[in-house]
This record gives sequence, structure tokens and C-alpha cells, in this order.
Amino acid sequence: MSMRSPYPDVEIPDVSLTEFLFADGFGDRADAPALLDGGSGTSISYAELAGMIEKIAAGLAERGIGTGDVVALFGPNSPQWAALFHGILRANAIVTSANSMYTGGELAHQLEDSGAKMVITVSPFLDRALDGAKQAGIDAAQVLTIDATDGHESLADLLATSAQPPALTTTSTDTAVLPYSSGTTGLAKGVILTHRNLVANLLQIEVMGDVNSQTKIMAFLPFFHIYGMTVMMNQGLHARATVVTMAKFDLAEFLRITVQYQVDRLYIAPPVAVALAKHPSIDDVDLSCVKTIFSGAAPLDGELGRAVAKRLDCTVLQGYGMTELSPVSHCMPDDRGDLDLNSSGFALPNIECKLVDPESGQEVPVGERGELWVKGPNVMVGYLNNSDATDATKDADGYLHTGDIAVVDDEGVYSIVDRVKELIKYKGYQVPPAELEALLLTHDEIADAAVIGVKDADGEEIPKAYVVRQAAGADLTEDDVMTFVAEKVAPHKKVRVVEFIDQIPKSAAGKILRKDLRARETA
Ligand code: AYL
Repeated sequence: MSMRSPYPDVEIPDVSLTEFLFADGFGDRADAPALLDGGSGTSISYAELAGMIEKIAAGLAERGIGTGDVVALFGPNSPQWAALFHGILRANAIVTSANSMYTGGELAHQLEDSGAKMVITVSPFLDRALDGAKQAGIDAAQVLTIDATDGHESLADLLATSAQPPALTTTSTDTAVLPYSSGTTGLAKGVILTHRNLVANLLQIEVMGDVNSQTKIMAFLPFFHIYGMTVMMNQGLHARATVVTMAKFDLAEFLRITVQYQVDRLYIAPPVAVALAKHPSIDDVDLSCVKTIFSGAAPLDGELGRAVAKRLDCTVLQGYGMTELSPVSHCMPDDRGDLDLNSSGFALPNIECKLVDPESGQEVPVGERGELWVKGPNVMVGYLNNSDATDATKDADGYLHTGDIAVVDDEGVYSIVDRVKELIKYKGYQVPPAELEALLLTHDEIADAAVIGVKDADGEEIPKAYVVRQAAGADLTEDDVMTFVAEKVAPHKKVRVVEFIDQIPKSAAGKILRKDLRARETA
């Protein structure tokens, strides 16, 4: 037995994302801002965007990028990032979007694993980009910048081409993007999302609300993450709306930009809800332009969400998704602000769900907890070069086993109540414990380590390391361990609590018993 979405199916056309978004022209929106950089106020109109995409594709083709080649984007949100994203796809190539906070070493893993041929970054990130490229065996000449930088080609050089772009030969089943996710276990893996996956999710989320050409979407959540990529950037472009970009979140800047451009739709992760509910500076600005706020990427506390709705006099809604789901599978529609905000709403159109007891493998009845399995046209093809991980996550019937525990009520409203996979989420960003454990084990004075997510005083999830010292490491302190990790990983992956322990609990097969560690936390 499975549960179908309460919505009628939507038809998904057999086209590339490029055709889906741009083939029909822009009508009276041609000269309207498609993307607006909130920091500088500069914008790119729809007609300009379309022209840039053609030029970028031609410029990339001149530099040897073509069908099936992977190009890495390593930069903060900007109108240019979006133009490059679509230029790469228009060149029949594939985008791998890298977390812009990555260290050179973290970037190298993604570049190497995805087989990237080129890296496009911004000058402030050039050192990390070059370090990553070098470690991955990519020539420095293949590292381009968006802004102008001495010694490197830039976006302006791509745009300067007089060549025509290659024919668009991409089909709907070709790979479009390779974002990285650790999924239910292990290291970050390339998630194969096809053009069809991305087109499907844009149509599936459309039924949730009215995003139209007059909508102004705030995009401070990163485009490199699938939430920003699909829900902010591509949904906004599809609706011919204006996507207002911010390179990084800063509350004062965010408030200024929201008011200046009269942003009406905000997509946030729960930590921003804390600021919106509690920060005194919110009272100094008129946020009446904000009509709807969507929270996703980590559990939103319902009470916090209601506090935001009350303070801003707007509708607050929650959605649920996963990189492997392109990403949204569940969401509250715009007109259901009445739903319990601890829930994540209904399954989107074309989606079938099961809730399965992880121990028995049996489906559970309404009202009982089970692992959420999701099937639909937005489910990834699989993980790149990793059929074991794919088989462990996606079953023969096409269901993606999310590693999240949910309950569903009689109306079909899902609530995510727990997580059974290893993954830790820090401010909505992925922290793969396996990666931190492997890093900790490279320390001479550490004999063994395990990392789990724990709650801090504000109820936010943070990574905690349990560490077994080597006999010779008796002097090793908590701070030593945190500093060691912090020097090697992006800030969101920092270990924020350390506890020394005599032995890491493990199964007979040597697997870390994370359940036992979690039980210690609540004991
Ligand atoms: P990834 N409640 C609880 N946990 C959540 C929620 C939620 N609303 N949303 C995401 N998660 C957790 O790949 C959950 O553990 O994608 C899930 O497996 O970085 C994991 O985050 C996936 O992390 C949208 C648009 C959610 C985007 C997204 C998030 C995509 C994050 C809702 O409307």
C-alpha cells in the first residue's frame, strides 16, 4: 500500500530545463529584472539573461566544453552565477555546484569525484579554487572567475565571443546537475539529477502557490544548494519573477534589501526564523511587503514559526525535501497557513509515499512513525559512480528511502519527527559525520572518534565529537580537537562540542552505534 499525493498529477513535458525555462520567450517581461543583486542594486533583465546564456555557451564551447562535460560553479549567489549555470546547461554540459564555504581540500573531493573539467569562481575565492583544482589535477588555466582577475580568464572573456552557441542537443533524461550530498550515510556523493528531475520539481511545486511575474523572491540561501537552485533561482525564472540575490546572509542587509525591493516571498531555513522572531531590529523596519515565508532544510519549531507569522503579520509555511528529491517532496500550500506548523504539509503531485517501520520493513498505519519513502519524477537517478550507495537508498520499485521518520494524519499531512540516518544539519547545511570521523582519525593523538548531532541551548542541531585519546595523547584538550577540525573544514562542519570517552560503542561488525551515543545525550 502506498499513499498518493492528494493533488492531481501534473504533466511533465519531455524537454530540457533550458527549453522549459527559456523556449517561449519572455513576452512583456523581456526588459524586467530577472535577477537583481541586492547588495549593489544591479540587475539582469530576462532578455539580457537569455543573451548571456547563449554567449556563455558559445564561449564554453570554444574552450572545449561540450556534451556531458562537468563544469564546477564555486561562488556566492549573484545574477552572474545564475547566468553561468544556465550557460553551462545550454552548452549541453553539466553543472556541479560546490559549497562556496568549502576549503580547497573539500572542493578537490568534489572536483575529482565529479570529473570536473573547469571551475568558475570569484576572485576572493581564487586561492581555494586553485588549491582544489590543483589537488584534483585540473590545470590553473581551467579556473575562470566571474569578476576580472589577473592571470585568469573571466566571464567577460566568455561573453566576448563572436561565435554561435552549439545546437542544444540535451534531452530530458540527460544529467543536468551534480550537487553533493552525503545522503543517509558516508561521504558527500554526486547526486545525479536530470533535466526531467528539475523540470518535474518546478511543476510539482507550482501547485503550492502563486509565484508570478510580480513576485519578488529573496535568495540569500545559496544557489549551490538544491533549495536555492530549484526553489529560488529556477522557480523564480520560470515564473518570470524577480530573484533578488544576496551573497551571504546578514540581518541588517537582508532587512534593507527586503524593504528596498519590496520582497514578498521569503525562503528561509529555521535559524533565520529565530532572528525574525526575536531580533529587536525587526521592529525598526516595515516588513509589510512580506506576504509568505517558507521554511525548509531542517525542522522548524511550530511555535517559533507562529511567532514569526504573528510578528510579521504574514503566512509562514513549511516544506520538506532532500537534495536527492530535486528537492521538494512535501509542502504546505500558500492558502493553508492554518495547518500545524510543526508539519511539512502534503505530498506534492505525482508523488507516492510509504511510511515503513525501519526494523520490520512493514508499512505503518496512519498516525504511527515510519521511515518516509518517496517515489516520483523528482527522485534522483542515483549517486555518481556509487552503485552501492544508490542501491542502499533507492529500491527496485523506485522509492527513495529518506532516512527521515515521519507520521501522516488522516488528511495526508506529513510531519517529520526524527532522523535515522547519520546526517547532521547545522543551520540547514549538511554535515556528514563520516567525513569528520575520518578527519579526526588522522590526528596522531586520537585513537577513535564518532560524531553525532546534539541540540545546543537554543535547540539548534550542532556536531559533537566523541573522542578516544591515544595513550600518548593524555594532554589532548577539547579545544585542540575543535581547532584541528576547524582548520580543515568549511565553518558549518566545525565540531562544536567534544567529549572524551573510553571507547566508541560499536556493533559486532564494527559499525558505530550512534543510537547508543544519542541515548547518552538524553540520559
Ligand atoms: P538536503 N523538517 C525536518 N527535516 C528536514 C526538513 C523539514 N522541513 N527539510 C529538510 N530536512 C532534513 O539534502 C531532512 O533530514 O536538502 C532531509 O533528509 O541538504 C535533509 O534535511 C535533506 O537535506 C523545501 C525546499 C526542503 C528545500 C528543502 C531542503 C533540501 C535540503 C524544503 O521546500
